[in-house]
Amino acid sequence: SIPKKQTAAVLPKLGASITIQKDYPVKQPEELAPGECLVKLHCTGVCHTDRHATSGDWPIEPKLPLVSGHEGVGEIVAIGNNTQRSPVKMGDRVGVKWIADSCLNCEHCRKGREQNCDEVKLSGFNIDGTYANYVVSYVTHVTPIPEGIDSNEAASILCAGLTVYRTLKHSQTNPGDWVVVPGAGGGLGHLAIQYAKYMGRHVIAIDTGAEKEQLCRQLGADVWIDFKQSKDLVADIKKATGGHGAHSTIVTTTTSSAFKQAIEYVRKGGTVMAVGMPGKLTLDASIFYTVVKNISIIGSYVGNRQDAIEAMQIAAEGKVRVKYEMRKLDQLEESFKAMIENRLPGRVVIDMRF
Ligand code: 8ID
Ligand code: ZN
Repeated sequence: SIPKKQTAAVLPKLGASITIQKDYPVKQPEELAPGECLVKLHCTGVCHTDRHATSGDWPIEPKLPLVSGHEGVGEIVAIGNNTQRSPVKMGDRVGVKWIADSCLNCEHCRKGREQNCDEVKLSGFNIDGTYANYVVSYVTHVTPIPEGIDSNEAASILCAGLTVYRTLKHSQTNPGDWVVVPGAGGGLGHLAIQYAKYMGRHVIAIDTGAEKEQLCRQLGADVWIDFKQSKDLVADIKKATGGHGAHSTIVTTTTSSAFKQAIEYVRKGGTVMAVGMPGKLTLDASIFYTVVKNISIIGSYVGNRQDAIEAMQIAAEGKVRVKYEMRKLDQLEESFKAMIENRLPGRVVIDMRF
């Protein structure tokens, strides 16, 4: 039976601290609309996006009060009456990603850019997300979780993994090419190293500190650069790539300096893939060199349902491993703090089985 109340991490208003509420309502099975499903969560990953969204850093505002969170894994315990052609059924283990729902019929959805749909529902932003025991999601968009990967590990594939996987697919690189990963020791970055290696790319990992260095090297980075210690990062990258620069860079940092350097160290014809989402910073690029080097600057925002399935399958085969630390829901704020202070290698995953 489904309880009427649950524990949830609730943001009452923008910039306020998050409070753990034990009496947050659970939408009951008979209240679900067609197409909606209720997911009982096992766990959920902590993405830097949740920190941007709840701190008021972004130019767009979330619903309030808000339960944030968008890397949830759990099982379907109810499906709305009169749901047609559901690809999932009761009891299925599924993932809840940032894109919770989209119309599937507009030009963007038809072109496979569900994230650009005007009717998009975002888990933990314009609808409640996964820092709770239960979440309402959508049968067409939840990601089936294959056997062979446990829920704790699958969680971070749903945003961090999916995003960097999709970004690499759009990076216009080939096996053997050099890909730079600024932010390589973080949630997205440590997965970007592995998906890139899986795709046969050479990887230059950039981040800071001994712990992240060890992690990046262990995950297969060919070259490591500590951005706080390097005297000339652009020169270091050029040297590592035979003087030509990198073919692409997957910028997952929340700082603008990493974007500016990217324009300088990609080789002619290279791509700068913008992934990090600081809300107020601007991308300061040399127009002249962008033009004469034929550089493409490409924004890359999460991914569609197929990207999610592919990224998850690669992880389920053990080709990509999530480095995570399990924590409790009341450690959420502390985890955000560690993140903005750059002292969190890999991911934190919150245990929701209580
Ligand atoms: O769809 C998208 N584009 C998408 C999806 C998910 C997340 C974008 N994001 C965004 C988040 O909102 C956030 O802005 O990507 C960014 C990174 O998310 P994350 O991986 O969850 O954050 P993190 O674990 O804190 O990793 C950031 C890393 O960057 C390093 C930090 O040390 C940290 O390890 N870093 C920073 I900040 N500045 C750096 C620099 N100049 C740097 N590394 C290298 N050079
Ligand atoms: Zn995310």
